[in-house]
Amino acid sequence: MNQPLSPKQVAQAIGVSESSLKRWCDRGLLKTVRTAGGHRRLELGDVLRFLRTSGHQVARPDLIGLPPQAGQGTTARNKARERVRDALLAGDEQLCRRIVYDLYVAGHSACDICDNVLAGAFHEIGHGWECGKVQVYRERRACEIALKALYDLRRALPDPAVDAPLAIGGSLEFDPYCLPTAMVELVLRESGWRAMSLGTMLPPATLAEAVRENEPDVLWISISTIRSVPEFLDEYSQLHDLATTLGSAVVVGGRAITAEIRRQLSYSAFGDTLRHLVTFVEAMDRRTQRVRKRTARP
Ligand code: B12
Repeated sequence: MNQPLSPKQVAQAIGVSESSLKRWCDRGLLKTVRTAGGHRRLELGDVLRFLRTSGHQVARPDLIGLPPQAGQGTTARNKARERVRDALLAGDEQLCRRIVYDLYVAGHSACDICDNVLAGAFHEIGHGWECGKVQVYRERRACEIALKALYDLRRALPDPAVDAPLAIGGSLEFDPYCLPTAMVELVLRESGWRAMSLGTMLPPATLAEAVRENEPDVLWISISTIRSVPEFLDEYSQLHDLATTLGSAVVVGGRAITAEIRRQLSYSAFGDTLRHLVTFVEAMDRRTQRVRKRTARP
């Protein structure tokens, strides 16, 4: 959870007077909460939402816990993938985090940034490695940096409501790819879900236990690599059956799911991209709202 911000901190970060900022709060442009002592406080997610809609730039991002120089200009999205790729390969963490943050503040969704900018940059990095142009250490370092950029976005999102639907998931044993499952968590949180990635390389038995103990609305499984297809199909189908019996929807995706493997899987939804996942959970949300409305009718 992010520490609430004082009006003074936010005013200084944006580069306006505290009285202007308080006026915006009074007009309802910026949501505030009151402390027990009656002082105003602002949530980072609400401040970012205001910046994204009002077009204000951040003069001193560090004052509100953003990466240095974030939010100071619009990064053209079509150039962003190349810039992120280059920053990742150069190991320039500040630049990469800044580009990602700028895109978010400029109004791009975390989902769009993950699907089109970060994943795209990694596909190119993978291609570079395949051609012998990118050293392995650069690729690994790029993953470390990207995780930090994802964490920045996570911090920027408002905390999900306590009664929001719950999603848990991760990657299975022998699958060390950490970015996809971190991205799934992020975009589900962006959709207002209580999403919790359990990480990578999870033995199926422990994932099954997590489903039993948490009874999530959605279980996601991200598959970037498969050691043995028959073993995978067997383990996956047991997990799927358990989860659906307990009332969880199972959403699956990841680069290792070929058309042939996919044909043999049962799932509630499959996604080639995170956008597909978001579309699915939004449909689930609409359905829940409709059911609530119907049952609330006298
Ligand atoms: C980083 C990396 C690694 C790192 C990962 C480190 C880490 N901590 O994560 C490590 C070191 C583990 C690694 C190892 C290997 N790698 Co590698 N790796 C990559 C690289 C460059 C990036 C992977 C990544 O994170 N991409 C970013 C993610 C977000 O993109 P994505 O996977 O496409 O995910 C998107 C969708 O699939 C979808 N999605 C994903 N999960 C889910 C889940 C749900 C529910 C939904 C709805 C959607 C969804 O949404 C995502 C966003 O759009 C890729 C290149 C590439 N094309 O991605 C190669 C790549 C995957 N690796 C490759 C290879 C060959 C290997 C090794 C065999 C190399 C070796 N000789 O040791 C090993 C195998 C390891 C293993 N156990 O299988 C090849 C695979 C080729 C093939 N034919 O399959 C690739 C494609 C590189 C290449 N071009 O040759 N690798």
